[in-house]
Amino acid sequence: MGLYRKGTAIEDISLGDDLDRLLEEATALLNQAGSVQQLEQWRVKFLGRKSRISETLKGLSQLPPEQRAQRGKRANDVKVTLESQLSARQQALSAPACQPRIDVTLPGRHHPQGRLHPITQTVRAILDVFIPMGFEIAQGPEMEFEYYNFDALNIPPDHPSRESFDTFFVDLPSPVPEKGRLLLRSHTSGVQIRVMEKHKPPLRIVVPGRVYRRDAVDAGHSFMFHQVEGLMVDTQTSFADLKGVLGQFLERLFGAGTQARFRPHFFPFTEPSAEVDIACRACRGKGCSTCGRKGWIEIMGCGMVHPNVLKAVGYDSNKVQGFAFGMGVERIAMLRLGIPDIRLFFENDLRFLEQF
Ligand code: 2NM
Repeated sequence: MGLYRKGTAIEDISLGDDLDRLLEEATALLNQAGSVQQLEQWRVKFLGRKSRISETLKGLSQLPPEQRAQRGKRANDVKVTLESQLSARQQALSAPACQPRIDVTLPGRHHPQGRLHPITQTVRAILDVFIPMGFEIAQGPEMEFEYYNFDALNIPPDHPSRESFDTFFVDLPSPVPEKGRLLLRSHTSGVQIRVMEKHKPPLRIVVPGRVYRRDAVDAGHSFMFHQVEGLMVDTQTSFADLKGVLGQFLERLFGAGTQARFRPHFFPFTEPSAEVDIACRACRGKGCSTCGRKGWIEIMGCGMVHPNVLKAVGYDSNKVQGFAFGMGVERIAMLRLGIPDIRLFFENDLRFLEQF
């Protein structure tokens, strides 16, 4: 121990732990500081020019050299500690009060994956067969004129399907009276007419969409359902082409080796016309409840486009022929997916939808 000059308290050195106490006191007060102003007061008191730590550092030069280094290092350490504590506290206080703390150990939030509705999936599966054969997708309005839904399709004025008992007529004055009243289309065939009016053959289109019929709702009927219809027109198109295309389609959709039969039928817009059945897969043609004991399931309608239809769109029915077909999407989805009731498609019950 030597002589100490004025300005350096003897306790500063002899007790040795004055800086420990300073650190302790400063830390305690810092933790109590709850505002930016209080932090600033704290900074002036403990780190300002007249703070104890500053005075201590200033007084170092007056210490005997053998104490100066140790004392200086300790004082500096305390100062650095106080500064870093202050800056941590400043950051904590400047963060918005409502900012949530993130607990990275919590389990992540579950985001269930969405999927396409089974009807959309089925429409796409159907279109996916025709696209590689060169068919293009066409779509048109769900609210249609009587002309496109009936007249141009060779459906006579007194045909029962035109009755308001079977068709939803729209309660608005027709914007084009020559094209008849407005209605909700009962098939998508009006789109085929619209496309033929605008485009010359050769033509290959598939037309998916919603259609509306005034049917009583039960396990097999809905007042709105989906169709895919198709049309091919060219100079040499025959019933053999129709059979080839639909035979391919049924094998792709229901599996290789699926048996099909063309059964004569009548439609006003095709001649000749046929309905297409596939052998019931549940009983392989023996007869069961799925096929109503017949062994065959009706799957679609088709035929060669009627000359009156070709004439209505301005084609020369002596130069071009065409085939057309149509199917109900719900019916096909029910068969492929084993769904017993058409109403399930429209209830949007996730317990049903999540199965597909
Ligand atoms: C079917 C069955 C048979 C058909 C006919 C036409 C058109 F516009 F070319 F005349 N489009 N769709 C057609 C033919 C639809 O659905 C059961």
